[in-house]
Amino acid sequence: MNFSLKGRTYVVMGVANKRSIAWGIARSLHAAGARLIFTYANDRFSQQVKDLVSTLEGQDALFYECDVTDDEAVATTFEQIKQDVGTIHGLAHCIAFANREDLQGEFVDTSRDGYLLAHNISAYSLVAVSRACAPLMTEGGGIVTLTYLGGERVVKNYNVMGVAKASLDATMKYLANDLGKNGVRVNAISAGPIRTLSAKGIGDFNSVTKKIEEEAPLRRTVTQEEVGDTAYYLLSDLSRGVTGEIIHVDAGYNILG
Ligand code: NDP
Ligand code: N5H
Repeated sequence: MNFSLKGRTYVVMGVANKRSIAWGIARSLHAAGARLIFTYANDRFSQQVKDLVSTLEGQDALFYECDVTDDEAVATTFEQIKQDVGTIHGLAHCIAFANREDLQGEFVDTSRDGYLLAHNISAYSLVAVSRACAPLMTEGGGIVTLTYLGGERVVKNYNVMGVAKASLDATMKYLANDLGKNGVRVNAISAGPIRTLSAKGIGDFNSVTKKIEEEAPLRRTVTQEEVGDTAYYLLSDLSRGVTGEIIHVDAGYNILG
Protein backbone atom coordinates (compact mmCIF):
# COMPACT_ATOMS: atom_id res chain seq x y z
CA MET A 1 0.00 0.00 0.00
CA ASN A 2 1.21 3.51 -0.84
CA PHE A 3 0.76 6.07 1.93
CA SER A 4 1.86 9.07 -0.08
CA LEU A 5 -0.72 11.86 -0.25
CA LYS A 6 0.33 12.86 -3.76
CA GLY A 7 -2.72 13.69 -5.83
CA ARG A 8 -4.81 14.29 -2.71
CA THR A 9 -6.25 17.58 -1.48
CA TYR A 10 -6.81 18.54 2.17
CA VAL A 11 -8.48 21.54 3.80
CA VAL A 12 -6.71 22.93 6.88
CA MET A 13 -8.81 25.26 9.05
CA GLY A 14 -7.25 27.32 11.87
CA VAL A 15 -3.72 28.40 10.99
CA ALA A 16 -3.15 31.70 12.82
CA ASN A 17 0.66 31.69 12.82
CA LYS A 18 3.68 29.39 12.76
CA ARG A 19 2.93 28.13 16.28
CA SER A 20 -0.58 26.93 15.36
CA ILE A 21 -1.25 23.21 15.63
CA ALA A 22 -2.93 23.55 12.22
CA TRP A 23 0.43 24.65 10.83
CA GLY A 24 2.08 21.47 12.20
CA ILE A 25 -0.64 19.48 10.44
CA ALA A 26 -0.18 21.44 7.20
CA ARG A 27 3.56 20.73 7.20
CA SER A 28 3.07 17.00 7.76
CA LEU A 29 0.48 16.77 4.98
CA HIS A 30 2.71 18.82 2.68
CA ALA A 31 5.69 16.55 3.41
CA ALA A 32 3.54 13.58 2.39
CA GLY A 33 2.83 15.24 -0.97
CA ALA A 34 -0.67 16.63 -0.38
CA ARG A 35 -2.15 19.70 -2.01
CA LEU A 36 -3.45 22.10 0.64
CA ILE A 37 -6.35 24.47 1.01
CA PHE A 38 -6.37 26.92 3.93
CA THR A 39 -9.26 28.71 5.58
CA TYR A 40 -8.99 31.53 8.11
CA ALA A 41 -11.60 33.30 10.23
CA ASN A 42 -11.05 36.78 8.91
CA ASP A 43 -8.48 39.01 7.26
CA ARG A 44 -6.69 39.67 10.58
CA PHE A 45 -4.19 36.85 10.04
CA SER A 46 -4.64 36.13 6.31
CA GLN A 47 -1.39 37.74 5.11
CA GLN A 48 0.54 35.93 7.83
CA VAL A 49 -0.97 32.60 6.70
CA LYS A 50 -0.14 33.33 3.05
CA ASP A 51 3.46 34.27 3.94
CA LEU A 52 3.85 31.04 5.94
CA VAL A 53 2.41 28.88 3.18
CA SER A 54 4.77 30.49 0.66
CA THR A 55 7.60 28.74 2.57
CA LEU A 56 6.21 25.31 1.60
CA GLU A 57 8.18 24.32 -1.47
CA GLY A 58 6.10 23.53 -4.57
CA GLN A 59 2.81 23.99 -2.69
CA ASP A 60 0.10 25.40 -4.93
CA ALA A 61 -2.27 26.27 -2.09
CA LEU A 62 -5.67 27.93 -2.16
CA PHE A 63 -7.06 30.29 0.53
CA TYR A 64 -10.60 31.04 1.63
CA GLU A 65 -12.05 33.23 4.37
CA CYS A 66 -14.47 31.23 6.51
CA ASP A 67 -15.88 32.33 9.86
CA VAL A 68 -17.41 29.10 11.17
CA THR A 69 -20.15 30.94 13.08
CA ASP A 70 -21.62 32.03 9.75
CA ASP A 71 -23.65 29.24 8.04
CA GLU A 72 -23.64 31.08 4.74
CA ALA A 73 -19.85 31.53 4.85
CA VAL A 74 -19.38 27.80 5.52
CA ALA A 75 -21.70 26.83 2.65
CA THR A 76 -20.13 29.34 0.25
CA THR A 77 -16.58 28.30 1.15
CA PHE A 78 -17.17 24.64 0.31
CA GLU A 79 -19.21 25.48 -2.82
CA GLN A 80 -16.24 27.57 -3.94
CA ILE A 81 -13.78 24.76 -3.09
CA LYS A 82 -15.96 22.35 -5.08
CA GLN A 83 -15.85 24.67 -8.07
CA ASP A 84 -12.11 25.25 -7.76
CA VAL A 85 -10.79 21.73 -7.04
CA GLY A 86 -13.75 19.31 -7.20
CA THR A 87 -12.89 16.41 -4.93
CA ILE A 88 -11.17 16.74 -1.54
CA HIS A 89 -9.78 13.90 0.56
CA GLY A 90 -9.79 15.30 4.07
CA LEU A 91 -10.09 18.22 6.44
CA ALA A 92 -8.38 19.31 9.65
CA HIS A 93 -10.60 21.31 12.02
CA CYS A 94 -8.30 23.22 14.40
CA ILE A 95 -10.70 25.84 15.70
CA ALA A 96 -11.80 26.85 19.18
CA PHE A 97 -12.74 30.01 21.02
CA ALA A 98 -14.03 31.08 24.42
CA ASN A 99 -14.14 34.49 26.05
CA ARG A 100 -11.06 35.13 28.13
CA GLU A 101 -13.15 35.78 31.25
CA ASP A 102 -14.62 32.29 30.97
CA LEU A 103 -11.15 30.67 31.09
CA GLN A 104 -10.44 31.65 34.69
CA GLY A 105 -12.13 31.53 38.08
CA GLU A 106 -15.04 29.14 38.57
CA PHE A 107 -16.98 27.36 35.81
CA VAL A 108 -20.19 27.98 37.75
CA ASP A 109 -19.94 31.68 36.85
CA THR A 110 -20.06 31.04 33.07
CA SER A 111 -22.69 33.26 31.41
CA ARG A 112 -25.26 31.86 28.97
CA ASP A 113 -23.70 33.90 26.15
CA GLY A 114 -20.19 32.73 27.00
CA TYR A 115 -21.31 29.11 27.14
CA LEU A 116 -23.13 29.33 23.81
CA LEU A 117 -20.26 31.17 22.10
CA ALA A 118 -17.69 28.56 23.17
CA HIS A 119 -19.93 25.71 22.02
CA ASN A 120 -20.85 27.44 18.78
CA ILE A 121 -17.27 28.02 17.61
CA SER A 122 -15.59 25.02 19.25
CA ALA A 123 -18.13 22.19 18.86
CA TYR A 124 -21.06 23.00 16.54
CA SER A 125 -18.63 24.22 13.89
CA LEU A 126 -17.51 20.62 13.36
CA VAL A 127 -21.09 19.67 12.44
CA ALA A 128 -21.48 22.59 10.03
CA VAL A 129 -18.10 22.02 8.40
CA SER A 130 -18.52 18.23 8.13
CA ARG A 131 -21.95 18.59 6.50
CA ALA A 132 -20.49 21.03 3.97
CA CYS A 133 -17.27 19.14 3.19
CA ALA A 134 -18.43 15.50 3.18
CA PRO A 135 -20.13 15.75 -0.25
CA LEU A 136 -16.76 16.84 -1.72
CA MET A 137 -15.15 13.60 -0.47
CA THR A 138 -16.32 11.58 -3.43
CA GLU A 139 -13.44 9.10 -3.06
CA GLY A 140 -13.92 8.78 0.72
CA GLY A 141 -11.94 10.86 3.17
CA GLY A 142 -10.99 11.82 6.67
CA ILE A 143 -11.93 14.59 9.08
CA VAL A 144 -9.76 15.33 12.10
CA THR A 145 -10.50 17.68 14.98
CA LEU A 146 -8.42 18.84 17.95
CA THR A 147 -9.52 18.20 21.50
CA TYR A 148 -8.01 18.39 25.00
CA LEU A 149 -8.00 16.31 28.18
CA GLY A 150 -10.07 19.05 29.87
CA GLY A 151 -13.09 17.61 28.06
CA GLU A 152 -12.64 14.27 29.86
CA ARG A 153 -11.75 15.57 33.30
CA VAL A 154 -11.83 18.81 35.21
CA VAL A 155 -8.70 20.84 34.45
CA LYS A 156 -8.19 24.13 36.31
CA ASN A 157 -9.10 27.23 34.24
CA TYR A 158 -10.20 25.22 31.19
CA ASN A 159 -13.79 25.64 32.39
CA VAL A 160 -16.31 26.27 29.59
CA MET A 161 -13.82 25.04 27.00
CA GLY A 162 -13.73 21.68 28.79
CA VAL A 163 -17.49 21.37 28.45
CA ALA A 164 -17.26 22.41 24.80
CA LYS A 165 -14.55 19.79 24.18
CA ALA A 166 -16.75 17.10 25.78
CA SER A 167 -19.41 18.15 23.29
CA LEU A 168 -16.86 18.13 20.47
CA ASP A 169 -15.76 14.59 21.40
CA ALA A 170 -19.35 13.30 21.27
CA THR A 171 -20.02 15.32 18.10
CA MET A 172 -17.04 13.63 16.45
CA LYS A 173 -18.44 10.18 17.30
CA TYR A 174 -21.97 10.91 16.03
CA LEU A 175 -20.50 12.34 12.82
CA ALA A 176 -18.30 9.25 12.42
CA ASN A 177 -21.42 7.11 12.64
CA ASP A 178 -23.32 9.17 10.05
CA LEU A 179 -20.53 9.64 7.54
CA GLY A 180 -18.93 6.19 7.72
CA LYS A 181 -21.35 4.75 5.15
CA ASN A 182 -19.93 7.26 2.64
CA GLY A 183 -16.35 6.22 3.37
CA VAL A 184 -15.69 9.32 5.45
CA ARG A 185 -13.87 8.74 8.76
CA VAL A 186 -14.00 11.25 11.62
CA ASN A 187 -11.47 11.25 14.45
CA ALA A 188 -9.96 13.51 17.10
CA ILE A 189 -6.47 14.16 18.40
CA SER A 190 -6.23 15.05 22.07
CA ALA A 191 -3.07 17.15 22.15
CA GLY A 192 -1.00 17.91 25.22
CA PRO A 193 -0.39 21.61 25.98
CA ILE A 194 1.44 23.49 23.23
CA ARG A 195 2.27 27.19 23.49
CA THR A 196 0.13 28.72 20.72
CA LEU A 197 -1.55 32.09 20.26
CA SER A 198 -4.74 30.69 21.86
CA ALA A 199 -2.80 29.49 24.90
CA LYS A 200 -1.03 32.84 25.28
CA GLY A 201 -1.73 34.77 28.43
CA ILE A 202 -4.37 32.37 29.69
CA GLY A 203 -4.41 30.60 33.02
CA ASP A 204 -1.09 29.43 34.40
CA PHE A 205 0.16 27.71 31.25
CA ASN A 206 3.72 27.44 32.62
CA SER A 207 2.67 25.47 35.68
CA VAL A 208 0.65 23.08 33.47
CA THR A 209 3.65 22.35 31.23
CA LYS A 210 6.00 22.05 34.23
CA LYS A 211 3.75 19.37 35.72
CA ILE A 212 3.80 17.50 32.40
CA GLU A 213 7.59 17.69 32.16
CA GLU A 214 7.79 16.22 35.66
CA GLU A 215 5.04 13.59 35.47
CA ALA A 216 4.14 12.53 31.91
CA PRO A 217 5.55 9.11 30.96
CA LEU A 218 7.80 10.74 28.33
CA ARG A 219 8.74 13.56 30.82
CA ARG A 220 8.23 16.27 28.19
CA THR A 221 5.57 18.18 26.32
CA VAL A 222 4.63 17.46 22.71
CA THR A 223 5.24 19.47 19.55
CA GLN A 224 3.09 20.69 16.66
CA GLU A 225 5.09 18.28 14.46
CA GLU A 226 4.08 15.28 16.57
CA VAL A 227 0.42 16.27 16.38
CA GLY A 228 0.89 16.91 12.65
CA ASP A 229 2.23 13.43 12.03
CA THR A 230 -0.69 11.84 13.90
CA ALA A 231 -3.07 13.92 11.76
CA TYR A 232 -1.25 12.60 8.68
CA TYR A 233 -1.84 9.06 9.98
CA LEU A 234 -5.54 9.79 10.57
CA LEU A 235 -5.99 11.48 7.18
CA SER A 236 -4.15 8.81 5.19
CA ASP A 237 -4.97 5.19 4.39
CA LEU A 238 -2.65 4.11 7.21
CA SER A 239 -5.66 4.53 9.52
CA ARG A 240 -8.27 3.17 7.07
CA GLY A 241 -9.90 1.00 9.77
CA VAL A 242 -10.10 3.78 12.38
CA THR A 243 -13.08 6.08 12.95
CA GLY A 244 -14.78 7.71 15.93
CA GLU A 245 -11.49 7.52 17.83
CA ILE A 246 -9.67 9.96 20.15
CA ILE A 247 -5.89 9.57 19.96
CA HIS A 248 -3.96 11.23 22.77
CA VAL A 249 -0.74 12.86 21.56
CA ASP A 250 0.29 14.03 25.01
CA ALA A 251 3.48 12.19 25.99
CA GLY A 252 1.22 9.73 27.80
CA TYR A 253 -0.04 12.20 30.42
CA ASN A 254 -3.68 11.05 30.18
CA ILE A 255 -2.92 7.57 31.55
CA LEU A 256 -1.98 8.96 34.96
CA GLY A 257 -4.54 8.72 37.75
P1 NDP B 1 -4.30 28.94 17.46
O1 NDP B 1 -4.56 30.20 18.22
O2 NDP B 1 -3.07 28.87 16.65
O3 NDP B 1 -5.55 28.56 16.54
C1 NDP B 1 -6.88 28.79 16.90
C2 NDP B 1 -7.61 29.05 15.61
O4 NDP B 1 -9.02 29.12 15.83
C3 NDP B 1 -7.19 30.35 14.96
O5 NDP B 1 -6.60 30.10 13.70
C4 NDP B 1 -8.50 31.09 14.79
O6 NDP B 1 -8.63 31.73 13.53
C5 NDP B 1 -9.51 29.96 14.81
N1 NDP B 1 -10.85 30.48 15.05
C6 NDP B 1 -11.34 31.06 16.17
N2 NDP B 1 -12.61 31.47 15.96
C7 NDP B 1 -12.93 31.13 14.68
C8 NDP B 1 -14.07 31.30 13.85
N3 NDP B 1 -15.19 31.89 14.31
N4 NDP B 1 -14.04 30.83 12.58
C9 NDP B 1 -12.93 30.23 12.09
N5 NDP B 1 -11.80 30.06 12.82
C10 NDP B 1 -11.80 30.50 14.09
O7 NDP B 1 -4.33 27.80 18.60
P2 NDP B 1 -4.13 26.22 18.62
O8 NDP B 1 -3.35 25.77 17.46
O9 NDP B 1 -3.65 25.95 19.98
O10 NDP B 1 -5.64 25.68 18.52
C11 NDP B 1 -6.09 24.77 17.54
C12 NDP B 1 -6.99 23.72 18.19
O11 NDP B 1 -6.18 22.91 19.05
C13 NDP B 1 -8.10 24.27 19.07
O12 NDP B 1 -9.26 23.49 18.88
C14 NDP B 1 -7.56 24.04 20.48
O13 NDP B 1 -8.59 23.95 21.44
C15 NDP B 1 -6.87 22.72 20.27
N6 NDP B 1 -5.92 22.33 21.31
C16 NDP B 1 -4.86 23.14 21.64
C17 NDP B 1 -3.97 22.76 22.61
C18 NDP B 1 -2.82 23.63 22.99
O14 NDP B 1 -2.19 23.38 24.02
N7 NDP B 1 -2.48 24.65 22.22
C19 NDP B 1 -4.11 21.49 23.34
C20 NDP B 1 -5.24 20.69 22.89
C21 NDP B 1 -6.11 21.12 21.92
P3 NDP B 1 -8.06 33.23 13.26
O15 NDP B 1 -6.60 33.10 13.54
O16 NDP B 1 -8.31 33.44 11.80
O17 NDP B 1 -8.77 34.13 14.18
C1 N5H C 1 -5.90 24.51 31.20
C2 N5H C 1 -5.44 25.19 30.17
C3 N5H C 1 -5.05 26.63 30.27
C4 N5H C 1 -6.27 27.58 30.39
C5 N5H C 1 -7.25 27.51 29.27
C6 N5H C 1 -6.99 27.77 27.98
C7 N5H C 1 -7.96 27.55 26.93
C8 N5H C 1 -7.71 27.80 25.68
C9 N5H C 1 -8.64 27.53 24.54
C10 N5H C 1 -9.28 28.72 23.87
C11 N5H C 1 -9.47 28.34 22.42
C12 N5H C 1 -8.47 30.00 23.98
C13 N5H C 1 -9.18 31.24 23.54
O1 N5H C 1 -10.31 31.21 23.08
C14 N5H C 1 -8.43 32.52 23.68
C15 N5H C 1 -9.25 33.77 23.35
O2 N5H C 1 -10.11 34.09 24.41
C16 N5H C 1 -8.30 34.97 23.15
N1 N5H C 1 -7.34 34.75 22.08
C17 N5H C 1 -7.57 35.13 20.79
O3 N5H C 1 -8.60 35.69 20.44
C18 N5H C 1 -6.50 34.77 19.78
C19 N5H C 1 -5.96 36.07 19.18
C20 N5H C 1 -7.11 33.83 18.74
C21 N5H C 1 -6.16 33.44 17.64
O4 N5H C 1 -7.48 32.65 19.46
C22 N5H C 1 -8.56 31.93 19.04
N2 N5H C 1 -8.79 30.82 19.73
O5 N5H C 1 -9.26 32.29 18.12
C23 N5H C 1 -5.38 24.55 28.82
C24 N5H C 1 -3.99 24.50 28.23
C25 N5H C 1 -3.04 23.77 29.17
C26 N5H C 1 -4.08 23.73 26.87
C27 N5H C 1 -4.80 24.50 25.78
C28 N5H C 1 -4.25 25.83 25.43
C29 N5H C 1 -5.88 23.95 25.21
C30 N5H C 1 -6.66 24.51 24.07
O6 N5H C 1 -7.75 24.00 23.83
O7 N5H C 1 -6.18 25.39 23.37
